Amino acid sequence: MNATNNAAGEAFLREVDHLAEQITDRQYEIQPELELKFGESGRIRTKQDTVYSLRFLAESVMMKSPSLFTQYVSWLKILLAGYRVTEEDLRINLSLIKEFIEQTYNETDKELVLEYLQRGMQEIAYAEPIPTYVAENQPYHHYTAMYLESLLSADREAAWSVVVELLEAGTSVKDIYIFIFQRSQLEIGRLWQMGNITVAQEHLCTAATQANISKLYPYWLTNGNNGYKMLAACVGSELHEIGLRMLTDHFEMEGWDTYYLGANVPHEGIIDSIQKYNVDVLALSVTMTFHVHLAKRLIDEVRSNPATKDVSIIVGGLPFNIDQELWKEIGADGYAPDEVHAIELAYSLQSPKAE
Ligand code: B12
Repeated sequence: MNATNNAAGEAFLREVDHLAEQITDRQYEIQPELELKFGESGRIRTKQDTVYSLRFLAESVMMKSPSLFTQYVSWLKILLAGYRVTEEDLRINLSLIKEFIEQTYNETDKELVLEYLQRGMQEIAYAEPIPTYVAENQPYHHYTAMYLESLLSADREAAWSVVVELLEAGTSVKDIYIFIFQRSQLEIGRLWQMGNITVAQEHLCTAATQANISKLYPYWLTNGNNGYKMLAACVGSELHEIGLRMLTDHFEMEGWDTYYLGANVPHEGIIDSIQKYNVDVLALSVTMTFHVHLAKRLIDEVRSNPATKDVSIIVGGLPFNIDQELWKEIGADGYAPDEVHAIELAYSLQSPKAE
């Protein structure tokens, strides 16, 4: 799973499904009580979780970033607790992964894989529930809470009226994005992770917020006028695109000309668009850690193409927030945790445009 030669990692990823099946069968042999506790669907879920664990572990090793896996274990422990899966069940699952890797994995980085896994297992004891994103010390806290409450009760009108009230009070669209939409999205994720809301509620809230973002366009949309162009896209089967969309809108509000391609874009489409729109900056977003190697592959392709090699590449999203050095490992020009820093970074990578 070496980062300079990802072939071993990618070969491992092709085996993940089969390996997860064997690990799940073994876990149910050791813990037959799981069948009674969770029924037939429990086995399917255990296998699915094991697939995720193996993919996060592989990515963590390929990127030489142990925190990607330890943070994942911490996240998983909290998620599983909502489904009545205990710390001990998780520990057994990870020990079985360890056993299978010891027996079947023979690449040169075997020791590193086992070391990262061990660090992840140690993390189980420390993982703590995540505090709320709608805390009282947050700006606009009261409005964020009202907005979120409206969406969780499926009252889209009430949620929109919170936005209208803020606009009428002179709040900037940027602040509405950051403190109302983003905070409530993060909180929805937290509530889903802890098992407090359903997937359907998350989908409803997300769809309503996407609609509200669109409804705000007439309040701010301008023609790009600073001479710079930016292209934004997600890689692989990445479906998380709202964060990137909000970031792109901020660039547009700053006077950049933006080209937003959204989720799940094929590499050729990104490379063609860099040339077609002649952009200065490519902004790549990754949320699911196991897509990071695809971002790296795309960056390699962009750099090796004479027509696109000079574009500045910035990256962001959850794995880059977890490991703030990760952007270097994949060959990007920089990373930023949010839109404000992203715009600063993008400017810093450009030479001034002639008047
Ligand atoms: C909405 C949502 C979805 C939607 C996405 C819809 C859409 N159209 O985007 C759907 C339902 C598709 C989805 C699916 C899944 N999701 Co989801 N999702 C979320 C949720 C609740 C909100 C995302 C969001 O709007 N975030 C708010 C934005 C503002 O934050 P952001 O994306 O990080 O972006 C900011 C910065 O990171 C940065 N940034 C982002 N991109 C870039 C790019 C550049 C260049 C720069 C400089 C900066 C930058 O700027 C942004 C603005 O500040 C998050 C919770 C969370 N914490 O994010 C979970 C979350 C990301 N999802 C999660 C999971 C597990 C999944 C699924 C695996 C669930 C499943 N079992 O199917 C799938 C995976 C799908 C896939 N293959 O991609 C987990 C990930 C956990 C982990 N450890 O990796 C999270 C964290 C939920 C949780 N708390 O458990 N999800």
